[in-house]
Amino acid sequence: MHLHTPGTNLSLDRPVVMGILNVTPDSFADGGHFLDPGAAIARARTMIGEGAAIIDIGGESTRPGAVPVTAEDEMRRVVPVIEALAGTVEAVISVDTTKPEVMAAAIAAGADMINDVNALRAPGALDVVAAADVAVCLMHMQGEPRTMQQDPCYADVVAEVSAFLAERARHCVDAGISRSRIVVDPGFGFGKTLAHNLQMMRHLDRFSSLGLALLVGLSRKSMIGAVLDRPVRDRLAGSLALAVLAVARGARILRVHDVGPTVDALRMIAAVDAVEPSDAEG
Ligand code: YH5
Repeated sequence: MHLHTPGTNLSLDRPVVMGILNVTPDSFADGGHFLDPGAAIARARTMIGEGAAIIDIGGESTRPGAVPVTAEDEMRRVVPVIEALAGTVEAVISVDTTKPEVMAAAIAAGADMINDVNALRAPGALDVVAAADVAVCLMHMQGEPRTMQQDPCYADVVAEVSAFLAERARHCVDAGISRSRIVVDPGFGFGKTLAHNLQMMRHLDRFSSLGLALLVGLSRKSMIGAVLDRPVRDRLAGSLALAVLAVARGARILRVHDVGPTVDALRMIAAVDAVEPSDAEG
């Protein structure tokens, strides 16, 4: 399986890592409104050196309870970083946004992929992506970031999320986006209780069987905090356990903060997959 982007055809025969690059003021030590693109660019290069195949640049916080930002602010944050990286690095440049104006500006600046936690449901978003040659990640979210964790409710979370992703992918294909450009993601933590997240993890193979590239974002998330009772800084072991399990159940792209350790985990899996058969196996 390959992911088609303007820059490359990214092989997903082996799972790959997408490194998270936050360019929101709260992610910078000074907490100021003037972001130094230099620091973000350096962080991106470090993650690429550690083996990230994709860099996911986000200027809009989608955490539960986060305050909305304007399209102008978001563009001011992400465009300089995209311009600095596009064409100068091997990695695929992805932009985490739900706004069509930001998508258009990101594509013009050289982005290869749009990662939309709203699955292109904003008016105009589908058209912006269809008019370009970029890849797109369609993620499931119940409700909206501000309120989505108040009372998540499903009769069958795996069936409902899977049907949603199939329907959004169908819309994309109908708009002229080829299946080789489409990634799907069940959206861990986006309008889901701990039990919903664990059920999705247990039955992750149901999402891979949609036949589209499967991305998962599990890194440092609350489901790990809830099970292990660990603060965000102590969730690496939990994140790696879920990453390995996700790959075993068909995930092809892992969206993570800790690129180096995740790449090591994938290299270990690859070594086991590549060993020559034992005599008994024939
Ligand atoms: C995702 O899953 N997530 S932003 C809460 C945390 C840790 C991390 C401390 N964008 C996803 O990363 N895009 C985000 O607990 C995403 N899939 C895709 N495709 C939230 C995030 C996070 C939230």
